[in-house]
Amino acid sequence: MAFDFEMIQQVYDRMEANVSAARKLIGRPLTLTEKILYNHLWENSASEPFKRGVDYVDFAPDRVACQDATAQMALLQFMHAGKPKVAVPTTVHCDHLIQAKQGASADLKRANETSNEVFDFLGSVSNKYGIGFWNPGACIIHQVVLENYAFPGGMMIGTDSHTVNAGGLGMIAVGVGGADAVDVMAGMAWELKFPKLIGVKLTGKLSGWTAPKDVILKVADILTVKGGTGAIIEYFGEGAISMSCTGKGTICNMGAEVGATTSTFGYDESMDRYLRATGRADVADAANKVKAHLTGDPEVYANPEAYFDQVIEIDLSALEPHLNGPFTPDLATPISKMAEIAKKNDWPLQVEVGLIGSCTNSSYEDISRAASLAKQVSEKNLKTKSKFTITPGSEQVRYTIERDGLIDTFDRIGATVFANACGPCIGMWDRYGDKAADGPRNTIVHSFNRNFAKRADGNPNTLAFVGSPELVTAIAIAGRLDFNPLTDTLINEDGEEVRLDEPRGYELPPEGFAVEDSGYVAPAADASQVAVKVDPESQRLQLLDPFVAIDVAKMKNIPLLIKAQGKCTTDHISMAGPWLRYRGHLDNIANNTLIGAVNAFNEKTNFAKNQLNGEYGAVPETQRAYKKEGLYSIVVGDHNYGEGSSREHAAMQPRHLGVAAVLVKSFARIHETNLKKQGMLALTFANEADYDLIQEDDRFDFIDLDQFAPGKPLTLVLSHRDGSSDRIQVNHSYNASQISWFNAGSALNVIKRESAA
Ligand code: MIC
Ligand code: SF4
Repeated sequence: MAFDFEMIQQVYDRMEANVSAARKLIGRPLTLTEKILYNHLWENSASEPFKRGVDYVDFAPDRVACQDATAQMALLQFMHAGKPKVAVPTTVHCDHLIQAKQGASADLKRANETSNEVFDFLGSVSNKYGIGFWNPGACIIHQVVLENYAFPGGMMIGTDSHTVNAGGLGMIAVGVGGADAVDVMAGMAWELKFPKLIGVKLTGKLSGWTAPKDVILKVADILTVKGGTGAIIEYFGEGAISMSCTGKGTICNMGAEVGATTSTFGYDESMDRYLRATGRADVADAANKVKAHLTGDPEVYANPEAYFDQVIEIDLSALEPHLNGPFTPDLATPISKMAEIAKKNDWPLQVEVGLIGSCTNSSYEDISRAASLAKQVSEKNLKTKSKFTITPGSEQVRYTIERDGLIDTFDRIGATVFANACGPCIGMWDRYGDKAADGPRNTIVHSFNRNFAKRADGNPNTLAFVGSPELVTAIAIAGRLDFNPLTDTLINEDGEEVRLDEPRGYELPPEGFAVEDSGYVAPAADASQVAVKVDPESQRLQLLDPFVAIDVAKMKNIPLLIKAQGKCTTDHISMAGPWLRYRGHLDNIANNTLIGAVNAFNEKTNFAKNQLNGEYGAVPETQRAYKKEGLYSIVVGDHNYGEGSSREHAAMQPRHLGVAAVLVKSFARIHETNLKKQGMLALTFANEADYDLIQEDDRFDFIDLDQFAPGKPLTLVLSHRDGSSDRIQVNHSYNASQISWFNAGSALNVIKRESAA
């Protein structure tokens, strides 16, 4: 039986009435996305259709998922909300804090020693507040959510940007900052701007070397890293139906890389099969009864242009395998063009390591297809040229592939199996010891989702390319980036020319899934005796002090902290890797604030001018100097500022250090919300070219912040060092309740006030 089946049944029970009411209200057939959204309204019914991309709407998600690195801050905040128990089913998964080095068991042992304080804290808070807990090494959050909790037509939020993975099972699953999760755990509504809708019509059928991963690599090519911002992507068409449920998960997972709010697919037989294979026949039976409401109306898919804001069509039969990268997930190269393009860009052709697995690509199908290639190594007397690693997404997958001999197959090509955790996907890969910062220029290929600089191994000179697990395996065998398995041959140990046969695998394990110890711990039925411990001397955990509201009167003459140039992702604002250890200690982690951002005035990182003494220093230290003088400051940025992760540390750290405002050309959605939640000003240039007016020694006056109101731009005066000044207009997207967060110091301060009342 599935977890929380009653809750799922309730969602289905109200579907018929809510979908019909929405169809009537909007006056036309509905997309799947609209059906799910209108079935999860906080107020239960709407009096007018919501305007896409305009109206803020309150939703009631069915569940919440948190991973260890973000759960610490989320739960530290939840502890302030004054609630005895979480209001909706919630889970915590320990996956980000396990460093990959020697292999699963040694790595896990080390993680349990170095991070036991954090795991104990998360275990005890989960126990106390009725939260399901998944032990370190049990899983990567999104894989276990797909295997156990996701259900067609459901809505969930999670404190990780790849929560969207659950769209593979027909959910609306959205990545959020911890403060959003706290709202829902505390029994309040979750607010989202009603999204725009992008329809992706998949025609044809995948075959041979092409995999679901190539669909999203192609979508990333078309939409770029910001093309999905503010939108939900809905996939449909014969190509969608013919694909496995886990393949759909991969596509939705990497929707985060185009900035989409989430992605989803209509319910079909692949989902029915997956639910049954993962022990949830009850959910499949219940879903089948409301099947028509779990996919878009036929009129919509027949004439998508009339219902979606944008429509993309991809013919799967003509799609080629791709590799995307380096340094950005939207730089797509079809494999047949790689030789030419790599040469032109001088990318190192020798591939050092191929890495498969992660939350994005570790289904049984992925692993069995990759294993079918690994098997050919001995059959064809080849030698694998690159190193090779596997990070399974869950103990259930790991146990099953071991039982079925697939791990042995990989062992024979010298593979290392890492723990069921994030590991190399998030810089938790001890590849160079303490020498990562100036590691050699080299190429790796992986089946993960992100490939920003330093993301995998901390080495800025590693060029990482993203591809399907099968392509990664073939390339690792060949050891060359420009190897095209569709056309090229390899020379084996006998000097013969051989070709790799197309990958083959199983959608689901023919003998079913199995697991001995899934790693799940249910919360105590009676938590009254459970105590949550935080050592005041701890370097890893720190109880939070509520933020004090920004004093509008002091928003005059405030200095520029840094003007960031180009890409400034959450990895640049609050780096992961070695810093993950401080995710529960705000003051310690604040020492990495913006250290990866490129200073527009000198093109260096972590080198900013302190306006008080004219000296250059590290960004966090410069900011601490301003704070000491009681001065707020401002950060200026480029396009899609805060792209990437959901980590709210990227907002809480600057806030803790006294940055009051972030002014950019455009924001990534989650980061903008995170700034608002923490009581800061998230502003955009009304005129993008004004970015160029900002000078290194500028001081900023907020002229009309005392009249902060929805829809009303603000005015800033920039005073330059030479005595001249500029007056500019800046926009914001705060509604009235978000302005109340600013006035209260944070959204949490508002919840606290309301729970006390
Ligand atoms: C990521 O993939 O970047 C992460 C690490 O999973 C993050 C969460 C985090 O920063 O803890 C995410 O995607 O939200
Ligand atoms: Fe972990 Fe990587 Fe997945 Fe993020 S994307 S949850 S770091 S495996």
